[in-house]
Amino acid sequence: MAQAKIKHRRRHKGAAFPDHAELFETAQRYLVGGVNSPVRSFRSVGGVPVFVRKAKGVTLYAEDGRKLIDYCLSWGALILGHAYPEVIAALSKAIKNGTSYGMPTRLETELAKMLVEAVPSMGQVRLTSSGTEAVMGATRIARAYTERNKIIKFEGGYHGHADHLLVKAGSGASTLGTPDSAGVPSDFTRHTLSLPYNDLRKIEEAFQQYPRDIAAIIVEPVAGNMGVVAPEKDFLQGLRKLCDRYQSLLIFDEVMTGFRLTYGGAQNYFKIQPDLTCLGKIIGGGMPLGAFGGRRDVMKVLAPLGPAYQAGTLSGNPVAVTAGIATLKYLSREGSYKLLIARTQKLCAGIQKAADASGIQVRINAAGSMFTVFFTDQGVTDYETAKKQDGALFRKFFHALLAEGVYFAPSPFEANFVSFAHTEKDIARTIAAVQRVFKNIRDRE
Ligand code: KE4
Repeated sequence: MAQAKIKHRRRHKGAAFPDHAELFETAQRYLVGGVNSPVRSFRSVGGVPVFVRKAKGVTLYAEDGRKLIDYCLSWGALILGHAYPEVIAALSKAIKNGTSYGMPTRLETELAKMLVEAVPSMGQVRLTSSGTEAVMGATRIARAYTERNKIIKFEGGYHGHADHLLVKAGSGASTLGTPDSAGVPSDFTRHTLSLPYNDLRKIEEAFQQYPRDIAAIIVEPVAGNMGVVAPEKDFLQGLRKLCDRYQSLLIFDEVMTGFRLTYGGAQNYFKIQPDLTCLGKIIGGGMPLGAFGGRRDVMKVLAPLGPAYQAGTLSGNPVAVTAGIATLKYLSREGSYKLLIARTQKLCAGIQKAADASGIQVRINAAGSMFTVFFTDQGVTDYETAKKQDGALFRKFFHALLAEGVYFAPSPFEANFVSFAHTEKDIARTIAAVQRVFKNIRDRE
């Protein structure tokens, strides 16, 4: 280790480039696990997390002097790339007016109007400070509106860290969920069913078992938290029909897919109308912002109009809302995101070709500008098949790519993202790096 440090220091002679291991050691003294969100800790890939000093466009400037092409983009939030000039300019202006008032502002109305116009199923919205809060609000009002308790989610689906959604599947398909985290009493998850994604039959069985108890289904219209898994044909339509038949609500968790596949929700892309939608990430333009919204008759159970309480000191924060408005203004000009999707397809085709040329088995799932490289020789259509991927090979791939200056999401069960800032040159450089990585992996086998 000492040698590496000396070499490292020599390479960056005199530059103030600290060593990440030291930064991580210090961080772990004060922050649990050295991070403020577990997935950043590199637990799934091993090694020391990258500490970033600043970022611009697609480039991350790491504290140790490295420059990296970023495909994690703050877990999908930065669809315009880092420090997009229009967003920074709007923020620099807004911050001079103060940072929070805890009072209504025209800005919040402006963003809410943009969301309602972009996502037709959202008749009204409530802004929050995170995706988790948006999901908490949506599931609470679904229970209040239907006066039912049960919620169906999907194995491998992640909807933030609210107690009742931290659930692993019960032993049988339709037994109720058991907590997937310490500190969550089993009482809090006993109304949550966790069922296989893309399996309409299992959902139908659950409705037959609980015909009048299911308040809602919450689903990622394209799953992104088991890696990217697209809905099979008629899956979303099937969920819509079942909810209509049993008077339950359909909630699309679009925290990741919202404004990712196209302007508005994935619902605009799939032409399926949910009753409630949760948003986050992109709509905040990199600032803490979430939102939930939907049918006006459902939303009116929400305080202060109705009996379902929800609140937040910084909800609809004017600075965060400013970043969101600037981001959505850019995206509304882009409309169908044709170029972004073409770049993503080119990248995925290049990665697949490189893997095939090296005889390495990968399956790439992509939807719009989000994608995951699964190290497996079979299709990935749900959490069970996602778990069959070769995690050790993913770890090798991740670190070798990092050494080539390319930063993918540090987990095999996450999505990677292409931004409007990724140029043809970035894509070509990334494909070339992947070719070298796959070749080295094969040569070392
Ligand atoms: P936040 O509370 O992290 O803003 O949003 C929770 C959430 C809700 N729904 C979906 C579909 C999500 O993907 C998320 C958050 N995604 C993770 C990564 N896949 C955020 C990264 C993290 O936890 O640090």
